[in-house]
Amino acid sequence: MLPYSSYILIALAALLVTCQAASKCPGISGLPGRDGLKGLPDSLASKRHDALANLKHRLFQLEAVLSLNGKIRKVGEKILASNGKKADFASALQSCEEVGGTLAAPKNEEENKAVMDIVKEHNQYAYLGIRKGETSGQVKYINGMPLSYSNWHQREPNGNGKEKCVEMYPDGTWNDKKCNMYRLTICEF
Ligand SMILES: [Ca+2]
Repeated sequence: MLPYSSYILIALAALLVTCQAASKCPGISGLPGRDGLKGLPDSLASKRHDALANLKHRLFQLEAVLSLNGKIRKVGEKILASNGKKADFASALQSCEEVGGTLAAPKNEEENKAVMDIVKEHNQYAYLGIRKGETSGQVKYINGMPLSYSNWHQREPNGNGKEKCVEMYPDGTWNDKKCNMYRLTICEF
């Protein structure tokens, strides 16, 4: 499981998104619900704006602390984190989804390097959020979208129909692999 501090960060992020999307911030001092915003005096609208700004600032600080401790890695808009545990593909994916993320799937060189840094740190191969279609054999992201980036190791993928999942080596290259091995869990958020 992720460290406790990660849950705080995720919860705050979810709250912030909800606040912005629905214009309601239940549980935050001084903030009205959506219906209460109609005809709000400027002072209250300003209060709401200040509360959101404070929340963003606090999130920024929390991210900095978690990065400082090596608990998370930020790359572009993504946050990467590992629970340090090895699991088969399905269990690793489930661990990530249970906390609102998914298995890390690098979509460019910068993201690939960030995942590789975690692989190297733990000295464990890791499953990526990439797998082959059951019938087509086409390599896709978990959400079914086709790959937009790849970093296959020399002579990979070589599994034909037998290796449906993809792991990352410590040098950042990829290998198609059976899905029932025990590999490091790395999630992205
Ligand atoms: Ca292979």
